[in-house]
Amino acid sequence: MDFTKEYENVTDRFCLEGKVVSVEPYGNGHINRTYLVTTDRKRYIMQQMNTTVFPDTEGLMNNICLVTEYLRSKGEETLDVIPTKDGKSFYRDEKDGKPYRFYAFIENTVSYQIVEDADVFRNSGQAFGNFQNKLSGFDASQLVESIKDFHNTPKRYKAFEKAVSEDKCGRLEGCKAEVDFVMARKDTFSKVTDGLESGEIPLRVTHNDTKLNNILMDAKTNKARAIIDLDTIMPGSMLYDFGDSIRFGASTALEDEKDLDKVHFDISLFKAYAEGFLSAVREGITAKELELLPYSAYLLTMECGMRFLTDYLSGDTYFATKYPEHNLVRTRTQLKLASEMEKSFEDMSGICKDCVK
Ligand code: ADP
Ligand code: GN1
Ligand code: MG
Repeated sequence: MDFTKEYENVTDRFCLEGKVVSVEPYGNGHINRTYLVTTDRKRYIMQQMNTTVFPDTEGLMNNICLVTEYLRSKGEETLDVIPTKDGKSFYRDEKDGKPYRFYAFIENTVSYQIVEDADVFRNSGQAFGNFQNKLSGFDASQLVESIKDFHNTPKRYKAFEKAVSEDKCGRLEGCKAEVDFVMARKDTFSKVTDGLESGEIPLRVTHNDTKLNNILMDAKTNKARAIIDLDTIMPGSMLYDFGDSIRFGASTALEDEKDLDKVHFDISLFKAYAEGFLSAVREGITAKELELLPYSAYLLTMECGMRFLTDYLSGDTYFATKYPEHNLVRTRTQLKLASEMEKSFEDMSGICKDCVK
């Protein structure tokens, strides 16, 4: 498909430097449709934004503009929203109503799909910790909640139960073992939501989608450059950001590895990330948060596993998939990781305590 021609009408609307030479699909995000746009002078990221997941495009882009302005004022490298020719942060296609946005391409960086080197993961932990520190001065009341109850795991469980009982696509028969695994753990999902409700866990401004490919590392030094994918910045718990990074990065395999013998929770990667993260947040972290860091790894892994399974049962309407079983394959890696984490709580706790000694 000639994307350059296909999207001419869209690329034309933005204040780009130079003449567009190519438009190609880019990256491994599961939510937006991402393209690399190359002109004869510069490179850009163009995204067709997902309106099923984020229905309030105006509110979302307003969040991103506010957060990136704030981060830039604090000296952080961040996403640079390229305006349309009429000064807007996104363009809604007149034909089909689909919204598009442009970011400057952050050059000389790498976005990893798997941890190849524990030091890189440690650096990313420190960067996500710093990010949280930087955002602590940001007035969260300015933000719209881009996805309601995003990390409310008990509500995610309810949605999962509903998908199981509806079995819309007749897929339940083929994933009974996975469904049973999740259901057997239904009483383990509420520690963070309960803690937030009682005030025992502080509400902070969090990223909420801290997987490794949402941070760009310098191609030469492997130090963190910019935290991207800011669509889910909202009030939340520090535990969400820690747990989600571990779920993705402390695995020995890709999120969609089919051979489960290759998928293991790697405690040495957990240690590397915890060292980086806690070196940044040790001053501000509360005793309760510290205590729940190991649990958060398990919780976010289970939550993601049940979200993939819910989507599989509902006909793959949320996450982008490349083949019919894709969400089930992803579910299986998450459940395998969670089952290994369950056996490692003590080791993880010891590591976290050592990090703040
Ligand atoms: P999704 O919400 O679908 O995950 P992302 O915003 O994370 O979309 O973008 C998908 C991928 O595109 C990222 O993982 C990263 O590799 C790449 N990417 C996004 N924005 C930029 C940017 N400004 N510069 C360089 N690469 C980017
Ligand atoms: C999605 O957008 P992306 O691909 O960075 C999802 C996360 C999941 C993740 C699983 C808005 O992240 O919550 O943890 O996939 N983002 C949204 O890989 O739902
Ligand atoms: Mg992403």
